[in-house]
Amino acid sequence: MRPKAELHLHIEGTLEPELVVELARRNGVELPTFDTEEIRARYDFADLQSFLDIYYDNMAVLRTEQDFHDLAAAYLRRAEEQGVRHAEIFFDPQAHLTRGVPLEAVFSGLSAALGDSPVSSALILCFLRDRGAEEAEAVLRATLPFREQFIGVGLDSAEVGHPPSLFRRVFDIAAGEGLRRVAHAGEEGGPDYVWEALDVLKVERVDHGIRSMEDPELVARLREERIPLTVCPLSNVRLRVVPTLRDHILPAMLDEGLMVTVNSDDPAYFGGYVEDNYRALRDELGMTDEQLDRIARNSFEASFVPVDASP
Ligand code: ES4
Ligand code: ZN
Repeated sequence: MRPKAELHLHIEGTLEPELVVELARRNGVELPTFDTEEIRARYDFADLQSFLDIYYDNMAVLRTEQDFHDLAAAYLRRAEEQGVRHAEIFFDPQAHLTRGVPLEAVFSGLSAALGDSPVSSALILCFLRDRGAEEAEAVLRATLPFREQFIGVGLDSAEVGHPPSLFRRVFDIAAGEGLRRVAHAGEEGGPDYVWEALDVLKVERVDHGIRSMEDPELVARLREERIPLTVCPLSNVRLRVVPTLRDHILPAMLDEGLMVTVNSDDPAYFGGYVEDNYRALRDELGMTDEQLDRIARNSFEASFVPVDASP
């Protein structure tokens, strides 16, 4: 299996139904059903928002430091099996703070699991864009005591109606703290959101970014500056951003000379981890080993943390 880095992975999106049920029982949290098959049967999404509703609901089971540890430890075991040598992992502190979970529990649990795994890894703190810029700034300030436990900031959750430019100030503060910067843009939002992420937030990678292909000037900019795009093919199909994998624009992005990587986004919800994404691109889209090798090499080049990529 080819060694790869995973650069677009929400740790809360690795919460498998089996762990939802186990943590609900452990924490005395009520669920609409304790049947994992019934939970999975609800994972038929019409769009990003219909996924996010269930994603935030399921997080109710995450309460203690041990829960965050077990979540991340389970992901890192899966990642190792999938040939991941290095993972830059998103987490959503606001989603936990608003449920009364202290930041200490989130950071201590995640950091302990990351430190115990043979897979190299780092954390990227994501702001929930639909909760606004003011709250994002408050969250960043509240997390600065934990500054050594994360390497960067990102922007996720419901994209359309929440453009990157609203978050200029919080990204400026993050840059001043030496934090790396990424943002989800061009998943459901148009190329204008990608322009704003680059020009206003000064992001160093674009998460998704597939709709950049609608704007030739933007494609030229991304190519010339070698801005990495963290594409998530199975996610795009399950959230109906593309009709089927066969329709995915990823091969055209590679042909344009873009710095494309392949990632799993929320693997517990979208039907596969990162190697499953690579395999689907080969089996369903007919991508060649040469193309997939290029993508895997890109993933190391696009990492913020240097890692040994040798097999
Ligand atoms: C996400 Cl697929 C996706 N898009 C935006 N925000 C997210 N948070 C978790 N998964
Ligand atoms: Zn994402």
